Amino acid sequence: MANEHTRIDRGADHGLVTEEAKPRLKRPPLYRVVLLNDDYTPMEFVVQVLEKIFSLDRTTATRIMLEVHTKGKGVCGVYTYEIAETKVAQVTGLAQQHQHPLLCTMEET
Ligand code: TYC
Repeated sequence: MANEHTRIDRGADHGLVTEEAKPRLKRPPLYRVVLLNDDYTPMEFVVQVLEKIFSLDRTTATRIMLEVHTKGKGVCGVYTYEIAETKVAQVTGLAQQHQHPLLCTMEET
């Protein structure tokens, strides 16, 4: 029985050699969410989508919309896989609800 004259070895390693595990942290792959131009989706709708889904202010949303309009495509944001996938689904869903042909895709950075 342990009393004030005895010690209890709570850290006994039973002769095993142990090593600290290395902190193996990897950054997750990132994906650009890309909006594609078309001839029919109204500019105002695209701006509203950019504001709502990508939390952009009106100035930034308008800049990105015009970049897509003039260059054919533009980056809305960069996210991890599941977030990017969700954004693409949200944009696609909104476009379909309003019967606009707006296309949104993702590409690995
Ligand atoms: N080109 C469209 C128009 O002239 C506007 C537009 C911008 C459409 C960006 C899609 O991703 C887009 N109404």
